[in-house]
Amino acid sequence: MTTHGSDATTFDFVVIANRLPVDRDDSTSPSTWKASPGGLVTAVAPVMRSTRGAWVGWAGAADQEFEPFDLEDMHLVPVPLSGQELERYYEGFSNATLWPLYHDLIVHPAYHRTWWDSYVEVNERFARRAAEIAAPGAVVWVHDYQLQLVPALLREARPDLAIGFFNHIPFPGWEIFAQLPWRAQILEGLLGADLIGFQRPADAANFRRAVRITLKRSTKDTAISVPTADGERESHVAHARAFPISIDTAQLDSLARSQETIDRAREIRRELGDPEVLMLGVDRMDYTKGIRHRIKAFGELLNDGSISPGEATLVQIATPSRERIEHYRQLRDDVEQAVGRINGEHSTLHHQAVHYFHHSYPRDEMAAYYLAADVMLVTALRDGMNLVAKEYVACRTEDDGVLVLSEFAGAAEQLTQAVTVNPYDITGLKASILQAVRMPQQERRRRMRAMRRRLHTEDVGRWSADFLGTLRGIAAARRGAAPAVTAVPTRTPDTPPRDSAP
Ligand code: GDG
Repeated sequence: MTTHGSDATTFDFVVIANRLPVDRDDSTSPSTWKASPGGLVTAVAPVMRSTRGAWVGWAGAADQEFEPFDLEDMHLVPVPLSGQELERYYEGFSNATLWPLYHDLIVHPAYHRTWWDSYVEVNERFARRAAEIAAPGAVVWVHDYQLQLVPALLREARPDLAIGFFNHIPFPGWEIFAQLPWRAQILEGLLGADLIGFQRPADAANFRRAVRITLKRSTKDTAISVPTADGERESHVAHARAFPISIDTAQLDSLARSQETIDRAREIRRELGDPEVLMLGVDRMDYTKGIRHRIKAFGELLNDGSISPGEATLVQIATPSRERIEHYRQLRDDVEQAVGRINGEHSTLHHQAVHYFHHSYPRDEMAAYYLAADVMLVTALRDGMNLVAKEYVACRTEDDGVLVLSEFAGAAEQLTQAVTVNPYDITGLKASILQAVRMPQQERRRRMRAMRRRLHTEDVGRWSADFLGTLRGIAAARRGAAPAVTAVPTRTPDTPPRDSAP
């Protein structure tokens, strides 16, 4: 933290994300804030503590303004959103335009100019707030698809900052991204950053290709030369590359080893009637997660007698999500109908085929479920990373259990000993579930041990250290270097798609 001027407190490290990592507790009088720990807080908390950083984000309540406040070593700076902005910027452009577009059109994206206008306005508000509180030369880390215009807005206001952006969701191929009426603005927004991080090398490559085709700029390895607004000279060089996110492996491992978690895992199995095989799915209720495909495959395995309800039980935890958006309401209806049908056909007084929960659980209860489950089903149709897959592995302290993992989740690139599936191929998915259920113990151990070893080094601490270390290096090089006047390639007429860079 740096204090200068009369009352202007500024910060050397600033995180900007759509949501602040807190929930408001209105049951107390006056209302209080309680921390809502998530992956991102875990990742940036150590940096926050060592630098006393600030976090800029929406507090979760529409049409309300809150003063900045401190909570657990963090300075939180709320950005207000009106009810209309919540509909247009958040539920609209972020979650009904960008989300389906970036997840390969699993459902149709809606394009509305009023939503885009709201997205621009809200991004400007976030950028303004961050520019006010960032110390000279501060490191600012912008997160996710809701805030893609912030990097360029920030650079315009504060060229002294080191600006990083991380995209938590996939970045689609050009042929899909090209649909977006505002594709050039989005790319220019992101290019304001010194470093643009993606989950997979393929996402970074998709982004660089979109830049080459849409903006007619050349790329060299990860580097993209960005011109000043007048096009006269080079503003900076942005780098786009992969930084696969991870989890706090040690923390989950120790939670799974605690006696409370072990006892609770046993109790869960008992309460479920001690099935031979307990299969588990844990997802936000989202159409990207392939919940319908997984339930369909399980239902067919019961129908054709490959698995009996006495042998295997599926527990599906589907946390409520984005319930005001039509596609999400439809998905919930579909899932509940499918679960009802399977249970109607296959459950007995002693064995329920599918246990379905549409609510969220505390973290230690989640760990107990992971510890109780023999087979974990992660069948996403498209997923930036999928932390659930990594959390399951981290909790398998006995090196046992099988992870069935979609090849369309980023996690498949790190968890290479999982049983990988194409969730669209229901026959293949059924075969993989059977393979997991019947896998010999020695093979289960070999696979799980290898995945656990990798997660112990590639954890979330390393992820944030890699990203921030790279960002600092790039920003230091920029500050040390004179602007390269000749480095900006001239614009060329529209050319067909090409992919000259790696
Ligand atoms: C986005 C990207 C990327 C779920 N239910 C409960 C609960 N959870 C926790 C899980 C996990 C997290 O929520 C979900 O993370 P995922 O990665 O699986 O998926 P998204 O929410 O879609 O996240 C994704 C991620 O960003 C990070 O970059 O991996 O691809 O889509 O941590 O455990 N936690 C608790 N109770 C629940 O009921 N406590």
